[in-house]
Amino acid sequence: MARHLITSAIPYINGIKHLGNLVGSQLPADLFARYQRGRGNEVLFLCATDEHGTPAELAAAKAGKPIADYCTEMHDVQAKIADGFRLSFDHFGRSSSPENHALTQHFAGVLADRGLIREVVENQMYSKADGRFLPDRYIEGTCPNCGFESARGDQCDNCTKQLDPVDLLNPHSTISGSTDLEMRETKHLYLCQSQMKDELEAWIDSKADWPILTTSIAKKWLNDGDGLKDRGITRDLDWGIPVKKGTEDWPGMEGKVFYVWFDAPIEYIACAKEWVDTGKGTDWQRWWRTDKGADDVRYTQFMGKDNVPFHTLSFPATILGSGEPWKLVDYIKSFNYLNYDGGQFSTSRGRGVFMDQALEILPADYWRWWLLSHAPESSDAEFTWENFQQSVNKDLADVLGNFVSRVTKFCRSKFGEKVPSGGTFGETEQALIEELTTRTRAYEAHMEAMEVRKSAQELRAIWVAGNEYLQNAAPWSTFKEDPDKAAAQIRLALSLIRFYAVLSAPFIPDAKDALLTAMQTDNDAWPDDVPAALAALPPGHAFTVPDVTFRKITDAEREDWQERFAGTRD
Ligand code: B3M
Ligand code: ZN
Repeated sequence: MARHLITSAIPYINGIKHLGNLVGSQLPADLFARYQRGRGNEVLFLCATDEHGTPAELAAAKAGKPIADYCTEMHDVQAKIADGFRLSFDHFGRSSSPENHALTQHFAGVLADRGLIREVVENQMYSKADGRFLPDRYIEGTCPNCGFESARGDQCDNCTKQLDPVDLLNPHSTISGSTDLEMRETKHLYLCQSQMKDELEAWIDSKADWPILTTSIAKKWLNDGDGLKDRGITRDLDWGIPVKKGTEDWPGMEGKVFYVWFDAPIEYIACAKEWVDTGKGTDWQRWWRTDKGADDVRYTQFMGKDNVPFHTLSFPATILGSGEPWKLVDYIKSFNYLNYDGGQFSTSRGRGVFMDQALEILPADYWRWWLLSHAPESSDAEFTWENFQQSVNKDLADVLGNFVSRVTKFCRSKFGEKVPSGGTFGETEQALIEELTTRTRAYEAHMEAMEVRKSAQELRAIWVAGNEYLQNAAPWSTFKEDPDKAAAQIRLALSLIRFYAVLSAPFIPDAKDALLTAMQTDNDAWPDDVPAALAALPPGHAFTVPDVTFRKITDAEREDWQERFAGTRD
């Protein structure tokens, strides 16, 4: 039995994610986790909320809530929605957990002991009225380039010029509005990643099987000069993990916290500890420490392309730099962007369909199928309502749903609600079984390789093969001349429903449950032996005709949704 550690990029706490976020990390990670579990492998699938940083502070302030309360609430909201999408995390943790505090401080301590952290004094904008240093986004003023009056300290939203807070004319604090700002000295910790360039480069070069999207981004950052600059890992903020050297205070760093991108990936590890501390698991080190049994673990990470530099360079720098036997990632599956109806999905502008809204319209399986079968793998992809409607109606309703409905209803009317006996399989049946064997092996190969679109295509072809068989065998005609032959055909078709449920489970888990319930079986064993799997329901086995497995999306609905989601969310 293989062991798979699987993590999805951990979503920021501020707000509900859109479908583009979902398809770029959590959903394909879930697909892979479900597939590996289905194959009988041992899986630990982890995700969490990313709770620190300025965006979290800003969102809490906007919601008028203390930040800790805001994060607790939003964690629950995100957990519920993840559940709604059937994301099968073994634990959905929080980067603000005590476990992550301790582990992040531990890593900083070890890195410092190994000479990989240096202290840097820099100048930063300080607001006397607010009694704090201001991150760039908390400072606004007039853009020196275009005259826009609400340009932010890091960028002008009007002319897109990248700015430094000192460039702004009439700068003021967005917290208090105060213009009483001055540059003050402040000390920060820098991680000396530049010292690790050769080691990181050799490690990335050893990953010949990684997707080009992943390695090309990593290489670009390594070689552009900019990417491996030493990186500030602390901030002057209240909310975050206090800077400590292990369990000890860090002289001169009082009141400072670690930078969100330093502690967020460490949460992948801390999350496993949370999984144990919450009573769900028993031994987290077995997954994370190569000296404690993790050397036979295969670790796969899922993320959008914008997160690749942090996972190919910064986080490995933390792990390698520690000199401790932590598990390094074995495979990074990254994704391009999903666009929305001629533009971009945007959280800040509320453009597109958000996870909660999607579930209000249709159940998870409909979305899972569309998103995964259109995953932005080799290039960016686009969501359009037409395409969504077409895909759902054709693949799910016409092909899979219709097969189930025709087979079960026909059987009920001619043989009753049990698997009929009599007859034997002929050439057509053997041909189908052979085709399904070949296709199942191809499907497995694509799933192993995390080729999401190809897997979906193969699965669809497997559904289509059953439909074509049914069309050709036409048991409703056969029945008139040779009821025994019709019985054999329907017996095969009924077993195919169970077979489809099991193979399709990673994509459409609710349908799997519904179909197995209808077939009155809890045998969800993977069809290692396809001919045997297609005889899994013996003559006399009772079943029920399920309700509509997948319904069609009407033109009226499509137009309604198109209009409803054309604007932006408040
Ligand atoms: N929260 C960014 C994102 O959600 C960031 C990922 C962290 S992964 C350790 O896209
Ligand atoms: Zn400007």
